[in-house]
Amino acid sequence: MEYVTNRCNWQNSCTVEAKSPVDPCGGIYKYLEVFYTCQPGSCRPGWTWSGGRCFIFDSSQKNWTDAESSCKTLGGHLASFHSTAEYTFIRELIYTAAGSYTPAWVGGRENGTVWMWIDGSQFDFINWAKGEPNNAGGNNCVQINLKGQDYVNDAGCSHQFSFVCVRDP
Ligand SMILES: [Ca+2]
Ligand SMILES: [Ca+2]
Repeated sequence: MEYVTNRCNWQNSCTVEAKSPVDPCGGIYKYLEVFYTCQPGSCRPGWTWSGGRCFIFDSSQKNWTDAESSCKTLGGHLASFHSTAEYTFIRELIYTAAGSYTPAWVGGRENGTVWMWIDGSQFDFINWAKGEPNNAGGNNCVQINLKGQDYVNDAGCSHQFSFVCVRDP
């Protein structure tokens, strides 16, 4: 007997198919062989797929470090983005979840004078708003949606905002 639980590695879109039907008359027990076909593009419940990664918005207000800790608890990190399309996706994810372009942390942080993403990906794209990063008061973390605007900002990491996490499927 083969158990079929968790065959999709927690992905939430699975199709159950009967590989061989039960023979009702053969007099021989034939168990139903079931396998799961995992759909590409599936994430755990509550997470949204984009480009091979899964994203989630958390509306609770935390400083950047605590937000990253929350994301790690969920198996991920604060989100990175690498194109205008990905940045726009994250903004729309927030809008869908919150009903507004709520200010939010993402995973960018200044390490010395070098900006990095906490998920370890290359800091190969950033669309700072005009005049940013302005380092006002020692701003070292990347916030989006400043005052609900299409605005990428360096903000003081101790400020409390909602946040977006990313993880692998
Ligand atoms: Ca800075
Ligand atoms: Ca700033």
